[in-house]
Amino acid sequence: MEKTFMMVKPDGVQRQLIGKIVSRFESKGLHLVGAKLMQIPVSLAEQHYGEHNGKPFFGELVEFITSGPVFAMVWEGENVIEISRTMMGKTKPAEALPGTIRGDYGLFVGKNIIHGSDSPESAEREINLFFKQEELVEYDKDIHTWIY
Ligand code: DAT
Ligand code: MG
Repeated sequence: MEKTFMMVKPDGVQRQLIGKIVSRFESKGLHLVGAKLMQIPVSLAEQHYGEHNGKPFFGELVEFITSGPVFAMVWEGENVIEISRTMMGKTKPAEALPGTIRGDYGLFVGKNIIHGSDSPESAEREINLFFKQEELVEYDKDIHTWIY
């Protein structure tokens, strides 16, 4: 089953949105296999956002993501990468539709509540950056029979 990395960013944690966000993914039928509240060191932030190194907003991005705790998660499900990106909404606030997490809670591109991997390659890379293998829990739920 496909896995993805997501995190509630420091603005989402401060705005007490962790529960609402986790609830959306649970209600969708996605399966939580890892989660932790953590403060990201600058070195990890620079690695995580390596693809944006050199862009004008890179410094601000690293400063923001290290400005307070984040809630890091690994979710599992069929097609979870594409589904979670749809549920997050577009990066630009004006394009993030109502009903999506960013569409419902975000107003500014630099504070857009949530991160989610955008491809199988980035999901694998980001899961390994943030979680040790033993921090991921493989378990069954009877409800899966009613989801799949
Ligand atoms: P996403 O988070 O939707 O995958 P991204 O990978 O293009 O978007 O960018 C990573 C983060 O960087 C994004 O969530 C917010 C910030 N960002 C992107 N484009 C920006 C811009 N033009 N100005 C300021 N911040 C930006
Ligand atoms: Mg991205």
